[in-house]
Amino acid sequence: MNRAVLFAAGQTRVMGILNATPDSFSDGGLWTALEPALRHAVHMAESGADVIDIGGESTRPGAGEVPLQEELDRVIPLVEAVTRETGVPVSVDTSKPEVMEAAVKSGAGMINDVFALRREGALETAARLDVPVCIMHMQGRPRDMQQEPRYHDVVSEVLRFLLARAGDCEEAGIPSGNIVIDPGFGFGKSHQHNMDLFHAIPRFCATGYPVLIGVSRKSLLGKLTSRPVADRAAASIAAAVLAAQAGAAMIRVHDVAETVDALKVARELATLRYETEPAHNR
Ligand code: 7PM
Repeated sequence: MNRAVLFAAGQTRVMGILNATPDSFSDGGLWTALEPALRHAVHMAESGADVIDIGGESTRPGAGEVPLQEELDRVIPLVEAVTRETGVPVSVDTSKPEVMEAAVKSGAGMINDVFALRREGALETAARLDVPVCIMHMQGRPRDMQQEPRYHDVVSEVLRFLLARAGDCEEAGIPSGNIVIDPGFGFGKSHQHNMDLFHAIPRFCATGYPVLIGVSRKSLLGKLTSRPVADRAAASIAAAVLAAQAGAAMIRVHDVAETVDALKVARELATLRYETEPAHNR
């Protein structure tokens, strides 16, 4: 996959979430077996997903790490099958260089790393694999990140981290056009931190790097609606539309069909559309 495929035409892209984890917080292991996971991927593809993000390492707050072989066993057959059966570009949600390598060999066209390629060997591996990478901000580690998130100025600190990390990526040989940045909603952030970051999406877009936003079904929306995870689809879709209007290049979602429709309608009906083009499209 290249930048033209991913970010052409200035349209906000939709990344569908496919969990290959037995303990993921909203699907509860529904899609752990290959067959149902593949059916779900085909459904997302038919619903208009631009990318399908496959992850086998739960990043749930408090979660432990998954052993390498287990992650490979969960993810690689699915990457292969989804690539073959849907033709939709696959992104692999992993922090392990071995999984990145095996996934790209099996057809994945993008790397989505919540650790922003800080694992030993990840940066070099991603550069060598020559696919787009999403680098995400996280304070702390999944095990304890939600215990007491602290910032002086969350927006500046997250921006500074992502720009520094993007610089490291470029230095390692990843072309700037292959770098996507993500503020990491819910990853070591209080409700107010998440709110401040969402309101600051245009500042992330102003960096010129494409911005990926992942708020689907997250606690930010639970707090705003007082609804449990299973009942946050409408809230997620509203947030997706706003993130797109703020300039996000890609939205990571559970509810692909609904989000694709909502973005289409918002794009056609928005009064002020494209008076200011998203930075990633200039
Ligand atoms: C429990 C809590 C399970 C949170 C799963 C999650 C992002 C991501 C995730 C994101 C990027 C979820 C998250 N979130 N990758 N992976 N950005 N780039 O809601 O916001 O899926 S895992």
